[in-house]
Amino acid sequence: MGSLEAVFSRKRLDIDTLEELEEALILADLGARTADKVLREVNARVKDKTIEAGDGLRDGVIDILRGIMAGAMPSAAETIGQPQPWVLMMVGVNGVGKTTTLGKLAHHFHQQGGKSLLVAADTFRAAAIEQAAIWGERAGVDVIKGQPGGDAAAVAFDAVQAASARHMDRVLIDTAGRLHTKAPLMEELKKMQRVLGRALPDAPHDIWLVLDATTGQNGIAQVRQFHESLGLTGLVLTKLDGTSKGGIVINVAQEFQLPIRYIGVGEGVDDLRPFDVAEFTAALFDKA
Ligand SMILES: Nc1nc2c(ncn2[C@@H]2O[C@H](COP(=O)(O)OP(=O)(O)OP(=O)(O)O)[C@@H](O)[C@H]2O)c(=O)[nH]1
Ligand SMILES: [Mg+2]
Repeated sequence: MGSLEAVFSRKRLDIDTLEELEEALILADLGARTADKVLREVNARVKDKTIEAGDGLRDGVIDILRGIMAGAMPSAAETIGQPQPWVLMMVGVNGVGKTTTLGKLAHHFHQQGGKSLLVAADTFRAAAIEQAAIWGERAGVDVIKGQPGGDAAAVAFDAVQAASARHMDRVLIDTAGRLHTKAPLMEELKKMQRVLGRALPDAPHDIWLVLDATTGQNGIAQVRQFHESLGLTGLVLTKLDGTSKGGIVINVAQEFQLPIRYIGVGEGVDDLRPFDVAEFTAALFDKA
């Protein structure tokens, strides 16, 4: 974001400054297409004299990006947790924060009331099952565990049936993470998706992809792959407490029209926030 600060400190909005702005936006992971859109709008506003150099330019860019994000994202929130039981599959490549985010979500839902079930369907690693169980305990929700090496789809199926029988409200399914380029993972997730529909019509109701904010442009490839295979319904952006401001999701939102549901801002149980376009775009251009 340093190069953006340099642009915002220019006294004049000449061609050089605008070119620097475009480059800086691309460097901030917003993508060439978004940068181009912003530039065209900034140009129009410069002509109208409705934008000025310095903080005027910063506020103008924030305003333009808000418009772009709002247009790209179907309105969120109301359907989260509906119907009963609501079944969520959390997917993503390894290490992005799927299990942690589910643990935080379980806690969040537990505080809201109603009964949630955390499903440790990452049978790929024994440690992953334990990790999910620990989060379940921390959140105060029930956990259904798979067997290491077992059939992840079968675990998810049983869990949804049990949740239906026990009139539970939410089923939160943790899945294994591997490289998105590895076919077996996609096949395994597609199978889980199919099998869930047999346990409960319309399940899974949501499939959210977890993206690590520090990923950069590779995030686009991850979204494309998972979206093509599974038909995602939302995104979660994690690790926003680190150095990255997550400019990548502006690019992603434009390209795929997917809503960002939550953001992760730390490793603790309370470090989950609903996504807020206004807050996010302002933070993106915060003075360092
Ligand atoms: N700082 C920070 N760390 C996070 C956040 N979310 C997750 N982490 C950390 O990222 C690491 C990986 O998190 P996991 O939840 O295990 O990731 P995963 O996607 O389940 O990983 P696999 O199951 O191996 O695919 C852990 O050390 C988490 O504590 C976040 O929002 N901020
Ligand atoms: Mg995990």
